[in-house]
Amino acid sequence: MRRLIGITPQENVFREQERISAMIRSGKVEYFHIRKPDFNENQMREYLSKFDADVRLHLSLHDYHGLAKEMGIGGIHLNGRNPNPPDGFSGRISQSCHSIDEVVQCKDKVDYCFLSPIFDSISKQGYTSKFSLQELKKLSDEKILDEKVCALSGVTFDNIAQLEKIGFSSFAMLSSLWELPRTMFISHHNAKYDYISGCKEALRGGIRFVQLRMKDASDDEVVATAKVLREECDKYAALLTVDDRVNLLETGLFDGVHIGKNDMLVCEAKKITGDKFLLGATCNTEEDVFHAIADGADYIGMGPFRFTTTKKNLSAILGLNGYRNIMQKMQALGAKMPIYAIGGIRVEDLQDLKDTGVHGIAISSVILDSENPNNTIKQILKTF
Ligand code: TZP
Ligand code: MG
Repeated sequence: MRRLIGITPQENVFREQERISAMIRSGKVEYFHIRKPDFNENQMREYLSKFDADVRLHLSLHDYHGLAKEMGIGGIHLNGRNPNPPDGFSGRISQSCHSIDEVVQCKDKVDYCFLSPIFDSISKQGYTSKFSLQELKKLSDEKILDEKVCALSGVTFDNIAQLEKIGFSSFAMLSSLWELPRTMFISHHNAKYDYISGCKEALRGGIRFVQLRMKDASDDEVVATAKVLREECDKYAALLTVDDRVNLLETGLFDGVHIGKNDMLVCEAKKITGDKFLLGATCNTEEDVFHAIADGADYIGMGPFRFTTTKKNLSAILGLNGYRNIMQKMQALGAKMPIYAIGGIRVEDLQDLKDTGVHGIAISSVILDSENPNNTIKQILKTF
């Protein structure tokens, strides 16, 4: 059984508490570690107060251990700054270990420990892998590494299988849990699905990023649909964004908004989304991409890859070469931004698109028109 433990980013991210709660309630993550080295005690109290009591039991504090009792938090984490639990603490205890010796010494005293750095860290620059997979396998064969020892640092959904093969079953993750999902579903309708049932199909299949796009609907219709979808998305800890309608962010139903080339300027939308909401921008050219980055987009939908009837008024078709060129330019300039390929993408395109370096894909008809949507989604998620 794979066991995942989450860690918060140091800087707050949008809807952080809601997303943590959803990850816990959906069973994706067992415990969440609250690591906010820049918080003072009052900021921590205020941050924790946004969680419900059931979720608080699944949280573990890296600092201000005294707040565990006061706020009904289930666990505390011991580290260099706080090496001992408060007197009389009877909750869950975990600890950071940076050597096998430390693991051996602490294992009987704690509920679980983190062993790091297993791989090069994604979030901590210069924090590089300290163990060889061979050495780790030997330790796991000798039962020194067991389910109490969580692999930490550089652990991603891509390399987790490699660690499972050598005996790890517990994993602590930071960056990978917070990065944007790689497959985005764009809502649409056809003879078989309406907006809601189409999105439900995507979620059931495993997609965790949904954009509600209802071009010809009124705001009231969009809100009524979003109320249903917000609940569905929360069941799966999935993100829900809305197309175009920046004005609907204030309903509290969305994690963000996606704006097109003829909507509001990205820099204007950013004034509204700030760091509270995700801001996606449509791009068709290299110039669009660099503008969107400068203006504060959080991700880019770049397309169209090929002709599609899902969207009217398409920009120039990019094709695989269009993606290759723009991705290479970005790489050469060190530009970092999640790019989603979009427009008429089919299953057989996925590997080629991934090889261009795009972060993900945004899709609609490949799922809604599939004879077996669930199978199609499984195939897609294998690559993205
Ligand atoms: N923008 C460019 S193509 C497109 C949007 C919203 C539609 C994507 O849907 P499909 O059916 O995967 O082409
Ligand atoms: Mg638009």
